[in-house]
Amino acid sequence: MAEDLLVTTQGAVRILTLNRPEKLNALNPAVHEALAGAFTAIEADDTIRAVLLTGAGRGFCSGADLMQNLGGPQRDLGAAIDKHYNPLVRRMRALPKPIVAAVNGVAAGAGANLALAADIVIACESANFTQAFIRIGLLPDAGGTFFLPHLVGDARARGLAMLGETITATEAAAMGLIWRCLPDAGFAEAALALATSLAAKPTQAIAAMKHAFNAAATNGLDAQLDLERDLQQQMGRTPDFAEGVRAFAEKRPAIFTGAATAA
Ligand code: T3D
Repeated sequence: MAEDLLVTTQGAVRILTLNRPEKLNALNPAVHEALAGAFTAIEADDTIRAVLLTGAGRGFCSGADLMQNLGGPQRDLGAAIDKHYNPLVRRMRALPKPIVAAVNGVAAGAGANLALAADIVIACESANFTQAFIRIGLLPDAGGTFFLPHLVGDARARGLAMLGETITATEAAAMGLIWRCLPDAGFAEAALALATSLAAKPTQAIAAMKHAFNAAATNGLDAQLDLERDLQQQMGRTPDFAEGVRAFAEKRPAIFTGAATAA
């Protein structure tokens, strides 16, 4: 159902709100289809320069809808991951625009890792994170075994995954799992302000950063230095670089358009 994902726009920010609050926004095929459609639209729309992903109600996302596994024939989890989770994480990482995950409540299982697939993750003080997979006999998916050790190191990654303990947003921020933990009061407004500020930045530079950070996961230093050179060469030709330097010289705030080439 389209209502399982609310899609709204504020300026240049596309806001995606997971909207199954009674199930803490558990992910089912309908939500995945809606997310896929939303990202297709975002990819095609140059006026959208940042994405804000959040949840309705008291949860951010409780991961896969476990009720799909009750009764009926045994589901092929690999097929579900191939069809929905992996394409979603891949396109979030590849999207040449910043994605903010605003974790407004519990983020469990694939719901936690969906947040970690974003570029900047903030959470309100009352939110928490759990790699709940172990409690039902699974391993972290949706990129969890990749994101966790990169973000918090191998020791903590294994602890989080194998013990499945719930950690508070404050702990998540302290261990580097997320960017920041913010007060509950005004959280939605703060999240929108953050996404809006990202939408006003040089979008091509953010796209290049995403490309470079993605490549750094497999590149050695030499390859990464070459990639930085090539990307910086491209950035040097963007109108936003020219504007940034002009604004610096004129001692005024820069006004970035995010365009790849001059109009
Ligand atoms: O299957 C595939 O497609 C493969 C992919 C797998 C990826 C995964 O994500 S596996 C991991 C799935 N998620 C979990 O195991 C987490 C399950 N949920 C929980 O452990 C707890 O609900 C929470 C820790 C998230 C929150 O606990 P609490 O006490 O705050 O809330 P609650 O009472 O447990 O949940 C509220 C309602 O949401 C409740 O429904 P009810 O009883 O009021 O009708 C509960 O059943 C429902 N709910 C919560 N999580 C899920 C869910 N319903 C379906 N699926 C869920 N994941």
